Amino acid sequence: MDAAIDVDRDRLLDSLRAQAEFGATDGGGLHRLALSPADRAVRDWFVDALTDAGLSVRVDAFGNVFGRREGTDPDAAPVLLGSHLDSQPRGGIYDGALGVVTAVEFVRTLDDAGIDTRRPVEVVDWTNEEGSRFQPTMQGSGVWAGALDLETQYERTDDDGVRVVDALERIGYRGDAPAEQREPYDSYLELHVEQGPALETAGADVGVVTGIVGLSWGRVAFHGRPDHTGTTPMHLRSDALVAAADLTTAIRRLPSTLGDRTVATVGSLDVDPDSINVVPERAELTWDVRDSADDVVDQAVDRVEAEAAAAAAREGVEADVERLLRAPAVEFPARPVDAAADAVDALGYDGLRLVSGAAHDASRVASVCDAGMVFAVSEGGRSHTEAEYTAPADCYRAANAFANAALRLAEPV
Ligand code: HGY
Ligand code: MN
Ligand code: MN
Repeated sequence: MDAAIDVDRDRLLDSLRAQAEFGATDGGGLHRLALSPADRAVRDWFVDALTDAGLSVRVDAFGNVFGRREGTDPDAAPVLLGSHLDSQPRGGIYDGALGVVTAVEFVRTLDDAGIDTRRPVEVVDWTNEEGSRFQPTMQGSGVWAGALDLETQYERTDDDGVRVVDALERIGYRGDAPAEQREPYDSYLELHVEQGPALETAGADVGVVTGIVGLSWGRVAFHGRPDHTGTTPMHLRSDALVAAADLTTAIRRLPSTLGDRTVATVGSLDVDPDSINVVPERAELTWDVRDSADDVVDQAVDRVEAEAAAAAAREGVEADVERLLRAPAVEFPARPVDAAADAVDALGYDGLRLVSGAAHDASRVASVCDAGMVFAVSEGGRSHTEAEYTAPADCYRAANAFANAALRLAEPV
């Protein structure tokens, strides 16, 4: 490929700062839950950015927002670039957003350089990647890729009982375009912060992602008996929270008995009636289990369910188990991985190949076309916290690697 292209570092960082205004927290992070008013505001800002960049915009029935730059060959399958703009509760400003603003910056850089590509280029913001307000994670890309059923996902509700479809309507992003792959895509590339310590530990500039771990999400609700905490003898109790606590520590111990990359977490716990002097009637927890090997993930889920049954039996309560999501481990094909690696080399950066421990929309899109990812350094490996930080130089280097990899895939003419 001819000389490397060079993204406009200041314009990229300005865009990153601009998007961070929508849902900004006092702690320097983002509280921009999927389909919230803050998500609407940043979507409107994104649509304006796409329009200003001369892209044609469409919104699909699940709120995925696409911008399209035509290529010279109308019959060529497009290259799709992007990530997500929704955040975790009090999350960081880079998770997802860096990938979206970099995809727009790539298009702007092509225009500045007067570069046409044979393939059309599309830029996307996927709805609800985080899966925090509405489960599951990667919901918009999952519907678009055909892994999740649209109507079923419309009915998913948040803690206040608001349905996805109503939230989409309320923010005006239940679009007209079908929420499905409407044509064959050549490839997909996503820039994302690593959200882990590998790049920083290795002293690498940029990550060339070779795949994504498999994951399972689920929910266990324990049902006990509400009683007076002062008058109910201990041997007569059926305490739902004790069973949940048992299961939580069992899940924490699980990875030490499975793979060396296995991780297992109980991230949320809801207790009812949640009163200091009532023996808990209901205690509901979630599990998040991941490993690079799918058979280990499946083993872990079986163990979680067995431990839930044992904890319920010990405490004399009932357990309802719900499997929310099973996303298989993904290995990216050579073409996008090599495009990223060649770009890193051509720019003289120090690249590290690694598997992603975080889930990404790329794992859903990988089921319909060649997908790949480029990682930016996460300082201290921190993410899903306001403390998430990627230095400007690391944003710029990763964006440059991404842009040159994307150009390889889109084929300059
Ligand atoms: O859970 C994840 O790995 C992603 O950040 N939503
Ligand atoms: Mn993300
Ligand atoms: Mn995230």
